[in-house]
Amino acid sequence: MKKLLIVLAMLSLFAVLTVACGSSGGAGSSSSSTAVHMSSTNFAEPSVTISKGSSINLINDTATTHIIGNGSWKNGSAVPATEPGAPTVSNLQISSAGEMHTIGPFNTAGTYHLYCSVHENMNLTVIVQ
Ligand SMILES: [Cu+2]
Repeated sequence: MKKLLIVLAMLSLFAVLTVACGSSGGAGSSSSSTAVHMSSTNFAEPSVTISKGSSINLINDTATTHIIGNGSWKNGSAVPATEPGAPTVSNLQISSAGEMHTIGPFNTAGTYHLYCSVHENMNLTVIVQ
């Protein structure tokens, strides 16, 4: 009986740790998220289309530091922007290979822009419909 209790205690501790180390973005199980990969200098795709209420999951494919925010590169300059309806992303640093961050949910239909302030022309358009 005592052994069983110890096993149960360990199992529940494991469950707590698993939840704590899980999604850093806090996306609930009910909302979906779309993966957007990042190479060493750019997003793997220039734009992504998602449905209202869902999120994007930024995944760093290399050990390069990216610093993500709302806005875009225009004519060689990084231009931060505030976009009503978009989740606020401010200096989100993603440095390790395999590191992942959830941005969202995007609850308002529209076209939004994210950029990386480190890499020129590293722009992502998020179309929410
Ligand atoms: Cu970058």
